[in-house]
Amino acid sequence: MNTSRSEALLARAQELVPGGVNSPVRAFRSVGGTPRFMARANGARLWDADGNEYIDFIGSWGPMLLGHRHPEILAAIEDALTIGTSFGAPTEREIELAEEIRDAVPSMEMIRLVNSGTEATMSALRVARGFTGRDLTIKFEGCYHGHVDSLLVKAGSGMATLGIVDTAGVPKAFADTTVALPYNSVEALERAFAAHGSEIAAVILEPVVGNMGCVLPSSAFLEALVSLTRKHGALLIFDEVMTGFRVARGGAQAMFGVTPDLSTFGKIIGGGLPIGAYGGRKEIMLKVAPVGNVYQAGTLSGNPLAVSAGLAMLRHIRLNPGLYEGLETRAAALCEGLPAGLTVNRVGSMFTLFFTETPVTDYEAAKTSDTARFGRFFHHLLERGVYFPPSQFEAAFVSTAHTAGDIAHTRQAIAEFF
Ligand code: KE4
Repeated sequence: MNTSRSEALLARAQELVPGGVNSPVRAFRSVGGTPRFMARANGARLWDADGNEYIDFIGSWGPMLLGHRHPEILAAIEDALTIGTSFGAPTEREIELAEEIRDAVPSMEMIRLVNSGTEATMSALRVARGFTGRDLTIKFEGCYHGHVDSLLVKAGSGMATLGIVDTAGVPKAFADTTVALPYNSVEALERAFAAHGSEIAAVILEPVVGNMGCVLPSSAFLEALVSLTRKHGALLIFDEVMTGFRVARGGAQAMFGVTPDLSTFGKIIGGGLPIGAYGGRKEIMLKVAPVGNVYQAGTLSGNPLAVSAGLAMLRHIRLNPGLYEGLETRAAALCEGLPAGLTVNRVGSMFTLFFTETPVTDYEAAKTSDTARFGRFFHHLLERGVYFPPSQFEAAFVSTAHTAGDIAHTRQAIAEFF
């Protein structure tokens, strides 16, 4: 496969941009080889700078539920351009997007739009601390909630990919406000609350993890999260940046029947443009400025372009609820009956093929995966025009644009590796 243009672009980019990329996980550091500089996308396809074509199972790390350049989303963006790109003032369509989110996720009684998932989780935590008057946060090893200082403790995604346990640059005082526990460990959660219950502002988790690879919560874990936060007056925060509108229209909270106090969103709700949102119980959200005394702001929050793309996405989902059955069918066709030696975790259209035979229910189990073999598998697929996430510790995604033929081609490529 000719990658000379990507190689030249990487060399040029590295002069100016750390690692030549604007987000670490794109750098192929854990799988080796040359990251592909993409030139264009459409539907389930990507084309790189050398003209190589790929079936895309990253989907921009989640936003592309409908595939790239969906006509309804393009039309919405083109329409938005006719009125302007950013006013720095409120607009009706921001209300409409908030209404669409609340209609799908009733726990979101009040909502604030921001520009990324990181902003959403950072802000939700600040509100939780402001509402409770407490400082401590519980998170779970392998979960990633964006590059928020206090949450980059034993985090997943790019940190897991690069083997960075704790990032430099975060003051110990910040890191000390976070307790990182094993995911799915009821016992560890009970011990943490027994020791610190009255100091804990919030427990934040990915209700279905994508950032250590795909990992599901046990029902006992979910029950303990609800009962212990309620008992000790801490807030339960579902980080649904990845799962929101992915695993179900109402997110993981709808799937599990759990009502968190606050939730965060991103990715899909922007239809591929930069966005985030946080929200939840009205009494909590009324703490947010200008009404309350928890400050949070953003120049481009609620900007017409991202909001218009997000509105088109969420309206499409609302008007086509059957799309989730289609995603389930496609993703099941891809993930069922794969060769022995893999642990396949999947929820709807998000999944991970772990190169381990250990059941993967937490980060320690995920780390038993043979990442070197995953790297060879990744490149085997890439050579056959199939683009999986360049990390064992990420989730892959099926979109409504993936065809049965795409799935068949991908299964054939997988089979040829084993
Ligand atoms: P952003 O700030 O990247 O928009 O969102 C941060 C975030 C928060 N919460 C969850 C559950 C997330 O998955 C993310 C971001 N996800 C990663 C992919 N695993 C983004 C990819 C990247 O960092 O380049």
